[in-house]
Amino acid sequence: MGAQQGGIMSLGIGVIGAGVMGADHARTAARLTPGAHLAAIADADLARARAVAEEAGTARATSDPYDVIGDPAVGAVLIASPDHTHVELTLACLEAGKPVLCEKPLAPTAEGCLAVIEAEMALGRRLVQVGFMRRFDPAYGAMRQALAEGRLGRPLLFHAVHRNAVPPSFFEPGMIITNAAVHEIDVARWLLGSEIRSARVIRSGAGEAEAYRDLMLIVLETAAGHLVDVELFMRAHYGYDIRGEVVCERGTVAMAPPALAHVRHAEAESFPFATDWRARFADAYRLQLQAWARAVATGTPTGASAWDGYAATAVADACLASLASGEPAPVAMRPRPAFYG
Ligand code: ISE
Repeated sequence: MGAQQGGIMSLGIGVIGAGVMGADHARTAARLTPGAHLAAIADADLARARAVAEEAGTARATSDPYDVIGDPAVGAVLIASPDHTHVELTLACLEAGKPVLCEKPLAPTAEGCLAVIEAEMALGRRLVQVGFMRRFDPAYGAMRQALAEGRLGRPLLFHAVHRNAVPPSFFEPGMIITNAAVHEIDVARWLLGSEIRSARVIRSGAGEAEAYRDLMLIVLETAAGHLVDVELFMRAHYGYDIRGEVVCERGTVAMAPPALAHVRHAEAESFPFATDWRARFADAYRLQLQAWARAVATGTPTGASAWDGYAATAVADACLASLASGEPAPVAMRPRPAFYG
């Protein structure tokens, strides 16, 4: 499960998926996670897995994800394979009794998430964390802290903007919601502290065909009455741009632009945008992995649970229903079990 490093036990992390995210996570596990090392990596493309393993120097490469899960040198598993494989692999980790950090979404459907929840509850131990890394982003953290201090009064409304320069190459229809909007859904629940009970999706009818297919507005309502509006635009061209502001009874809290320097030159002020989410959320991904490794070592769960994964996907299901019908859709969710606190 671990290896001695300088006399101290080090957690062996096994990564499933050596694509864009898997390779990044593997590097973070190898270089930036105290008390842990990369023990194994799997990818259907063995050459891709080998390249990451060689770079880390401590890992074994395989094309079989179950080989990583069953490896005695692997104490905890990080799943970064395509979304539709998440449930099966997470269930295998639970069967092996290994802690797992599964990239979001936990599953593309609420039904898939429920299978994980049932297996985790039957096991009787919290082993699943879902990779909603924005919970570890310093900017969102500062917003949540400002809300917790109470001087702004109660939150009323969350405005969010989620723009990608271009849709990711792996996007299939519906992923704008199940893969992208789930972030705002999770952040809304986390900032506002209330479950979402209804969703309405409105599509833009203007612009070039490609642009409007990738642009929509989501309006959510929480059980406590908060409103949430999310602009999703997957073809913004100029860069990756994430924004958020919570309007409260006595003030607002908004995310500051992430660039550390603004340049004024030639009668203009400018600052750079990241190309995609990896650069914008690099700190969040690193802090998430470090916190997960600590949580595994101490046995104290952190971050988003399987329940949070289920709740986000249940709302995504309602968004998809609204997108299809053009009408608001209720969120169908089971009551929260005491197991998830
Ligand atoms: C991508 O899959 C992510 O996970 C990013 O965090 C998100 O912002 C992006 O829109 C998704 O496509």
